[in-house]
Amino acid sequence: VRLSRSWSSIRAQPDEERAAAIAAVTADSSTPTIFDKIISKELPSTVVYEDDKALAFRDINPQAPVHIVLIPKNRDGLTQLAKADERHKDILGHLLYVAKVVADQEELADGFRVVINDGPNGCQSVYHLHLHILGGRKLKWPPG
Ligand code: TR5
Repeated sequence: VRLSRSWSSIRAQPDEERAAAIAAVTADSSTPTIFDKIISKELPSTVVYEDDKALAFRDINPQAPVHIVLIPKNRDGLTQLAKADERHKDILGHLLYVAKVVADQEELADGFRVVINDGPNGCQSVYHLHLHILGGRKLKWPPG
């Protein structure tokens, strides 16, 4: 495993950033993530949308009144958006369309935000590609 950041710089960060930095150090496409257990239903989650390719569930630590995590069921190398290649174009398009379907379902007619955190600088903490769908309040811009 290549350590891209020193442990002393990781220790100095706030909790969420520290978790993201630690996750990045151990991330690779063969390591299962917590989302595998959510897909297999080994871990309970509040599913709001499911089809053969995608699963959406409520975030355990919501950052807005509506905060949903949307994932591909088959990670297929998509630990993060930065790893996408040509073969992922269909699933990426599908996920973006499902984000819109979920926003409709959640009655986010006044607007919402779709976020993909990528890598340590994006504060990604789970290395299975996922979209955050956030809404139900006026969101600030720019994000921190
Ligand atoms: O930080 P990134 O962008 O990687 O987003 C990962 C998201 O997964 C965070 O918003 C977490 O709050 C969310 N998360 C983590 C767990 C979890 C979850 N959402 C629903 N259920 C969860 N379980 C059961 N366990 C988690 N570790």
